[in-house]
Amino acid sequence: MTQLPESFLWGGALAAHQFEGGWNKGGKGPSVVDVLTAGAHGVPRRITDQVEADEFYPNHEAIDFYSNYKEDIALFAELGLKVLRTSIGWTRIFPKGDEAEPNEEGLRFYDKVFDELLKHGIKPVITLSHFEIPLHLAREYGGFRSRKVVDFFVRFAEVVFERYKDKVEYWMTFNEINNQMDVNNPLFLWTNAGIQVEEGEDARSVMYQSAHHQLLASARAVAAGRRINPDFKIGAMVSHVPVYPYSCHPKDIMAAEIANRERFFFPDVQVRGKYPAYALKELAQLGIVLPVEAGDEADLKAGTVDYLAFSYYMSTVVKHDAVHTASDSMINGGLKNGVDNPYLASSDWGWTIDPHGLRYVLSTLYNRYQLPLFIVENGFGAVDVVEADGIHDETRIDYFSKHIAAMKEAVLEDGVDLIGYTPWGIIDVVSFTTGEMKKRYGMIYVDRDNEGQGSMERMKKDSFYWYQNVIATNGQEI
Ligand code: BGP
Repeated sequence: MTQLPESFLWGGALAAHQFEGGWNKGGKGPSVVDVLTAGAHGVPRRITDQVEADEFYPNHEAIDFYSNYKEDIALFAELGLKVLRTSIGWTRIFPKGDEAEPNEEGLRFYDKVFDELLKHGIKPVITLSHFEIPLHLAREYGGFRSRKVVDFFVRFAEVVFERYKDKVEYWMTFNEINNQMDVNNPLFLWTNAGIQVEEGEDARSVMYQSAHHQLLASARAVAAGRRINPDFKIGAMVSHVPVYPYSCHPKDIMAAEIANRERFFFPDVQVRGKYPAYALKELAQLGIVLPVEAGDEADLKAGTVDYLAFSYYMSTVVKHDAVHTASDSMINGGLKNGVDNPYLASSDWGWTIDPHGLRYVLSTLYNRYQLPLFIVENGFGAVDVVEADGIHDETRIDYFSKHIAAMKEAVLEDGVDLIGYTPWGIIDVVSFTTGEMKKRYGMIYVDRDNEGQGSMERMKKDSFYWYQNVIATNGQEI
């Protein structure tokens, strides 16, 4: 093979809560992500008590795809997308999460969106929950601390699998389910699992116990999807931030191995259907008992995924004897015992730019799991400048070009089975980690700022025309 296969799925990626807007329209209820404030530059968002008033957090309406979906989809079609990865807002379908019957108006919204996409020859690729757990389930049940939430999630999955069984083929259960391994970051525990750690509780223990329920929910949803349509392809979705050893010191090598397997814990279970040995050892050493009930192990086994989807933005470095600081977090591109990589530049938000790392990641994941892979997020968050003659985002084009080159090497030289590539935020959206609009990823600009001001007009950036040609040439011209 000297070229990517004709079936390669070029696309774009989005998430309901970051672009739809209409957070309280059509009967939608609030989700855990609707009660986040804006952060400051490089500072994570905070969890609030309720959906904040507009003057405090002005971007709940995001880019109002809810009203503009036809125009936006026409732009995606002009770009040439073969697939659009997005999520179904769980609280559009079950506003509180524990209702007996779904909200028909919410279901109709996605019928319209999927029909419009399909009309343009764009297939929807759907994440069931992209940080969109109903707020009610978090507040009243403690999110995935509760076993009842497993049933609510599976019910939600069954309803949408049944409704869209002829419109959607590729599904994912939870977005970046493994972010919560970063237990010191309350944002991730909240958005991944709807949990908040109380004073006196051990965060790691809370995370692992709730993770058992969430993994069970994912596995049971996969099994339900297979019953509803055996042709479905249902994947796990993880954030993969590879961790490099700082040096060839054997302790740095082992520190990197340990840091990497933290990222692999969730997919290890979702792909293999059982807990990995290193996790069982850790749980035993920490005295953590998982809430496993009869039948759970068989369910984990029966619900292994068909493919592994992942996001790739950056890499990090670990040094076994570096000093841990309280601000170390994946969100800042760092980690416990992390150090800077002298070979890599970073974005304005401190995320390293590492195209070669993508080849390494593809190779690592494929050799670990032997499953088809799907790059469902990759991109460059930057401030864009609107000039009289357009938006010249060369840095973004350079970022994508080099990442696609690395991706092609993985497929064509390393033999990785790759389904497709959907760069993040194909149109500018609200940043997940900071709530800003000015951290832009899109190839389509949206006139909207951090304060919620702007005409909402859409404008094509230079990267739009560049990516259009990439897709048209099936990745030969990058
Ligand atoms: C991933 C999330 C996305 C997205 C992306 C970029 O972790 O799955 O939702 O937002 O990161 O992050 P940010 O928007 O914070 O720059």
